[in-house]
Amino acid sequence: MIRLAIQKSGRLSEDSLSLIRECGISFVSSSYKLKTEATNFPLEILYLRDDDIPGYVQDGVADLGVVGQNVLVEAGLPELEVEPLGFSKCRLSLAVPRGEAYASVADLQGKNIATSYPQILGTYLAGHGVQANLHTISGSVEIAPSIGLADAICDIVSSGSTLLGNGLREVETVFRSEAVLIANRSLSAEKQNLLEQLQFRMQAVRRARRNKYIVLNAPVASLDAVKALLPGIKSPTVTPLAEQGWVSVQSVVNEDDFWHVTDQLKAVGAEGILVLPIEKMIS
Ligand code: PRT
Ligand code: ZN
Repeated sequence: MIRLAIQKSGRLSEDSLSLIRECGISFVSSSYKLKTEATNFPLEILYLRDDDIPGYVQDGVADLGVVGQNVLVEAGLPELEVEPLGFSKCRLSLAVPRGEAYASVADLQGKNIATSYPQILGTYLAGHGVQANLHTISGSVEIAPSIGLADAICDIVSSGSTLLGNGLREVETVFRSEAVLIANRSLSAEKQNLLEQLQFRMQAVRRARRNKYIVLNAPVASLDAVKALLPGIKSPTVTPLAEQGWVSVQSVVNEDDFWHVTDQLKAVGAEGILVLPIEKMIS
């Protein structure tokens, strides 16, 4: 049995649980439980505060964990990371009051900066040769300038609306973060094997999320152009239609390229384009 720690309740919880479920692992979860056992995979899930996850994985209380890179690096344990998971993307940024002049990070020399990330920020400032006074606070960092506690802040930003609502302007990106899978460095051979099985499933789920299955009809004359637009995994599947001079083409397309590619497919004469979600994608 391998133990995986995930955030009990917060921004990472829902996406962590759905990733495990999409890996085909079933379990009953309830908000008041501290742990739960999967019914079809030798996995136990522990529900913890995100800040505790790196330490518990390092100590072996949990074998694996899902946590933001921001928390992992702040805890000084970046070496535990095994796999980026593609959700909870955010950045750790420096921000100053909107009216304040700011040209470069050198302007922060000798200033008071409030943050919950003194390690990451300290490393960043040292790398830029800036010395500032860091005030470590655990929450509501964005109000520090307005109550006179700090000249600037360094906090997590995603949409930017919290900064905006507090009269602050984002001036530097200090660190980019997303949720990652972490693992204890000395897993037994059995647990290492279970970790590899989990990683294989997570990669298949992520690949499927990034791609769509596409089916379309095209005139034979456009086939080369269609093939060039839809290279697929190896090459597209091409089958003749009952109507002479037409073929059906099946392939996969990356979600990021999707609209651009469909516009071009229409331009070369493709019709009846169907796009379907992919459940798993094994390379
Ligand atoms: O209770 P526990 O300690 O487990 O949770 P927590 O309150 O410490 O963490 P939580 O649930 O808020 O965040 C968990 C992780 O989600 C963080 O460590 C980040 O990796 C990631 N994440 C992604 C974020 C955000 N987006 C985010 N927007 N974490 C925090 N925020 C906050 C930020 O602190 C600021 O207050 O949201 C506000 C900014 O958001 P915007 O959209 O207004 O810019
Ligand atoms: Zn936390």
